[in-house]
Amino acid sequence: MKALFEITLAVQLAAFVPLPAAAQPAGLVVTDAWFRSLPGKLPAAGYFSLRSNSGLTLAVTGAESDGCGKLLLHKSSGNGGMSSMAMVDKVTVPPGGTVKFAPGGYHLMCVDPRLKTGSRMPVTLHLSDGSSVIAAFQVHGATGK
Ligand SMILES: [Cu+2]
Repeated sequence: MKALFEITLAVQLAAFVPLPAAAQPAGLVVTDAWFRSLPGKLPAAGYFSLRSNSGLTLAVTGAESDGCGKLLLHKSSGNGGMSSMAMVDKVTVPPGGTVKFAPGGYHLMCVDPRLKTGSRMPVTLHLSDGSSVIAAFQVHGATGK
């Protein structure tokens, strides 16, 4: 009886031990990833689509890139001439769903950009399950081309 209890406990504990990030398949797939690079030292916005390959709800909890200094999760809101943006802690993607980071909504804010138009810049997205996804973002100019 005691042994059975110990086995049960071990199984329960194992459920809480996170797997190494490398052992996990990517739960989210990034497509159409690009930065809008602006002149001078203006921050650049990063846009992409995020598709879930997972049966679980996953969220993007952070991002980093060598080309950006700080890379923040932002959301624009408002319409007409009054637009503002705010930090978000995470962006949730439902199982099998797609979330778009697009002008007027969610975006990555590349605070201190070192981006060259016409090149590609790798970005790492950190996910809520402890894994991460790396995607190459195409760097476009101010017009998005
Ligand atoms: Cu922003």
